[in-house]
Amino acid sequence: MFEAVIDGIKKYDTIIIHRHTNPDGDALGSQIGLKALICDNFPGKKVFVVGDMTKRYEFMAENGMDEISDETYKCAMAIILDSATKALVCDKRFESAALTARIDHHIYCETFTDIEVVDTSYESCCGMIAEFAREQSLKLSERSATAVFTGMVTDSGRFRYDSTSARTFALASFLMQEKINTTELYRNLYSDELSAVKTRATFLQKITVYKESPVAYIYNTAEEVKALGMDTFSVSRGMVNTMSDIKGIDIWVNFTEDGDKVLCELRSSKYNINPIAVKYGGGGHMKASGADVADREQAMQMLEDLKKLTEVEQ
Ligand SMILES: [Mn+2]
Repeated sequence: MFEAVIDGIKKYDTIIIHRHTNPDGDALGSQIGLKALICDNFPGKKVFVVGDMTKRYEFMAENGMDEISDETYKCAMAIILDSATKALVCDKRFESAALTARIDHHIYCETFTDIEVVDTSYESCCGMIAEFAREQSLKLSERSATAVFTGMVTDSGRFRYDSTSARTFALASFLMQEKINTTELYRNLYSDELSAVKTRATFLQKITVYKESPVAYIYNTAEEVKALGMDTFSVSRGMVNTMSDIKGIDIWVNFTEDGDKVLCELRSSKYNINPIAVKYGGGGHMKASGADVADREQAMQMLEDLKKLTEVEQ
């Protein structure tokens, strides 16, 4: 699967690793993990990681990202990870590299590198990096295994999502041969500031449910958002999943007033809610979508549509 990639790595002395902007655990884990793998197995190679950083995952990158000159790309191989499109890649200079390769697990959108290894059956790009290490019999280390394992955990929702397979666990098991401090890792990933925990509690208090329908929602007025001192994105996207694990709730929506519109974040554990989001001018995935509506009245209409959806598909 990775023959062309390993040939490139062997051929070039300088390797520059990219991934998507606003990196999540999988983007950073695959990037940092691949760097460690190459450094551990091909000593003497110059390996760089580039791109922006997100606060939440800063703990993964001890030394941060590398600053490199345009010149560096001239005789280098650039490897792009976890990115479905060119527009998403963190540093566009990869295009000037002598050889480019891409390893990704998203639904295929476009070809934009010389060597493309895209497989949507992997729960994470880190899963593919683990596969790469296993296939090529590369030596693991604590740092490579920890980084790659982190991305497998985050992109699989702690091994909960449908994408989690026997192979996911086989590869996780392969990585766990190294000493991975999972206690520290899960603390880093999932512990929050007390203020954030308290904020979440205020949202939990606002959940509305129906007697006759497995639909729940939270409605945040502009005044409430202002009083919390949070940005609308953190309220809207950040708080929708406070409703994700309630018995009897199969669909949940977080409405957040933002200027002259209401942001709607729709989620489901069971139903395809995407057509409803599309109906209101939004989009996304089958079980996670978003849309903007004009006002509270339209938001309530959307809820009625979602309730109907649960009646039809029962
Ligand atoms: Mn990913």
